[in-house]
Amino acid sequence: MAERAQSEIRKKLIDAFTNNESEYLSGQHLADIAGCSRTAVWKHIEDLRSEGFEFEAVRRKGYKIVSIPDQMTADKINLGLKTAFLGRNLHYHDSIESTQKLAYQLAYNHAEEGTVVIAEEQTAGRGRMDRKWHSPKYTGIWMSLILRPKIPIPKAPQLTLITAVGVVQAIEEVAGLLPEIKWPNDILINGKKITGILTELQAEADRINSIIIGIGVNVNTKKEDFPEEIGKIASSLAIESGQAVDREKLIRTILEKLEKLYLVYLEQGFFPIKLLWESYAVSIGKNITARTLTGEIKGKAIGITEDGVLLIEDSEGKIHNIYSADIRIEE
Ligand code: BT5
Repeated sequence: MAERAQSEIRKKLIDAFTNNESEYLSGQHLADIAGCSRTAVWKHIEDLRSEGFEFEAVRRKGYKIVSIPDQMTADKINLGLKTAFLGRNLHYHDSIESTQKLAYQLAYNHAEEGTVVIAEEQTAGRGRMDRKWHSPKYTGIWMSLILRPKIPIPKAPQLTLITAVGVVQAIEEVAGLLPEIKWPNDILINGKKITGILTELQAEADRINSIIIGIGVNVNTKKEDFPEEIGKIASSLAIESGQAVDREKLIRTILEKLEKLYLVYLEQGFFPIKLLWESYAVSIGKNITARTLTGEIKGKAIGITEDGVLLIEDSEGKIHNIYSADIRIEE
């Protein structure tokens, strides 16, 4: 009941602001309209701010709305989606702990291949090895896809590379930017991270039940919205292109590109994807340091294998197979 009353107050406040876009509304006036105290008005405005609404506050005049968040809907995402199965079963959430977690549960409960989970915000978004993934509201694409390819378990990392190619192609088409892939799961523009991919498996003995692919894209994030630490290494499509990018269109394009690549992969194997991947790769031919769970390996990245494993040649000419690591490019 209390929650409902709160959401009614909120709706009245939003209506008051959007019906008087160019005017300042005083705290008292807003309190009268919404039927609450001025302190409650202030608190609601702070909540709305944290969700992406922007207000200008001027002493003695009150508040004026500057912009409302760019919210998606499942219907708008679906509008004109040209895939056969990817995204046909779409779960859209305003706020969720992690799309990866929900997709995992759905896959466990036999969700069909191609099921997609999308959220406007993740409160516990994660990267590899339980690192945090910053997923603020209305600014990015936070989504997880369920695939059920009949492939041997060691080939699963190939799905990360297939996904990276699909996302790069979609960013090129929709935002007109030219991203690069840093093995295995980062997409960079001007050396800064725009996208991270997280591939997780549900498998038993030697059989894959499902692969959950998590994709995080910083789309319309502003510079000041990144926490300091992440801001040093990350960027967004809007920062790099200088204009806002349509998230729904980008989601559709990612799903379309990815479905095409996935079907090519199932039919022809990894080789055609490998060629595409190498054409976008930033690290190949460069001196790199790979930090693995067991230590650091320095050398020249000479390519990837048929299974998507990174090959590094060290200063003594020895070739190392890298299955999982964080890469630093040295030149
Ligand atoms: C990744 O891990 O890059 C995989 C990220 C996958 C996120 C998606 S969003 C949808 C789905 N649901 C989830 O909960 N996750 C997936 P990793 O390579 O471990 O990189 C993580 C590191 O990237 C962090 O330790 C930070 O340094 C940095 N980071 C965190 N948030 C970032 C952001 N929004 N943009 C760029 N870098 C970020």
